Amino acid sequence: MSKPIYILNGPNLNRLGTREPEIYGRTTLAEVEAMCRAAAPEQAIVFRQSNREYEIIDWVHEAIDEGSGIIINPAAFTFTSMAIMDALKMFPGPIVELHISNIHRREPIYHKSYVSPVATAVIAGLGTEGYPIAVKAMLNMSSKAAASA
Ligand code: CA2
Repeated sequence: MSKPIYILNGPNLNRLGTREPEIYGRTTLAEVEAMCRAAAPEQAIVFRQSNREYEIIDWVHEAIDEGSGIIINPAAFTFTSMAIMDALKMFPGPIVELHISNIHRREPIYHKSYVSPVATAVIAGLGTEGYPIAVKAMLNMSSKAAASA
């Protein structure tokens, strides 16, 4: 089986679907995981969420050893974590930074991402539909890379 895509979610996203539906919608993170798996039934997917920065860093390290791509919604760590940025810099494959909301339409504190400069692509503002779109984009990138290898 091909190497898995890692889909990593940062703090508070375990509460998705329970508050601020006008910004984040009513879909839960378990439903988002199901949407990702349905988008790529043949593809191994590791789907995780943590409220702890070190755990996300450890999972990026795991993806460096075992993963083919990373889709990451770092949530509030987007704007604070040089440590996650440093870990992502070591990943040799494609990285999609994903936000449910359009962070650029929001307050200035949401505008400066530490992750964007090390990401291959950024998706923001498509709601939770952005996740399966990111999965499909990841499959596209992998097949293009395989074709040119
Ligand atoms: O839009 C996104 O996906 C964000 O990464 C979500 C983060 C926020 O800090 C980023 O600026 C944008 C916050 C996630 C908060 O978690 C929630 C929990 C329950 C309901 C809604 C959000």
